[in-house]
Amino acid sequence: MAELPDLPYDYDALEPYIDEETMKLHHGKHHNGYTNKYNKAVEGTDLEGEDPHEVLANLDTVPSNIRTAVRNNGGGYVNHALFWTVMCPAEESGEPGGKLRSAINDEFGTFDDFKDAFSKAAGGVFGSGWAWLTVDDSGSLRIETTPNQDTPISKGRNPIMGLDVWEHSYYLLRQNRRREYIDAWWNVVNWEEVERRFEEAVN
Ligand code: MN3
Repeated sequence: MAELPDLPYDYDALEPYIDEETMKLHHGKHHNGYTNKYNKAVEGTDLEGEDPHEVLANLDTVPSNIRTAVRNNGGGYVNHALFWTVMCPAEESGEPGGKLRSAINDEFGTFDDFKDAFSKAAGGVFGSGWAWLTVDDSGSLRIETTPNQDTPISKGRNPIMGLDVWEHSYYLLRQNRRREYIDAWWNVVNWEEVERRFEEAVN
């Protein structure tokens, strides 16, 4: 079963970059909806007692009659659960440090080069989906995108940062200006949490 997590900050904590009204709808309606629909899909099956992350990591073994519902709603559940934790109020954001900073420089050149590449990937998602910073089997960083609510977990990746580029993430405040939302989002990335996830992934 999945349980809707509380936000680790107030709904207005990401203002002015992400507005309170969007956060209320995104968490209380969208994430809550994925959570409830996922639970309904797995109710009464062997998957009911499993951690949704484990279920999504083994999507191929999910019974075919509920696989699409698990993929879409379970993906929506785990993706948003990560998304809230990799954001924080702008005054706590800053820049990545430590091993993550070194890994970013090794893989992408500079922090600015990395931001450009990630923003470009996020801006290029056709329709609804996500951009991710993931760690692969060999411990290397990758920028990836997924359509809809597909999660990199189902591809054997370990997502350490994700950006939701569904229109529901930004339309109220910014209408169709996705790039403006992406540029604003960098101000509220919780680098401490992304670093923590990175170190957990490579250890
Ligand atoms: Mn969303």
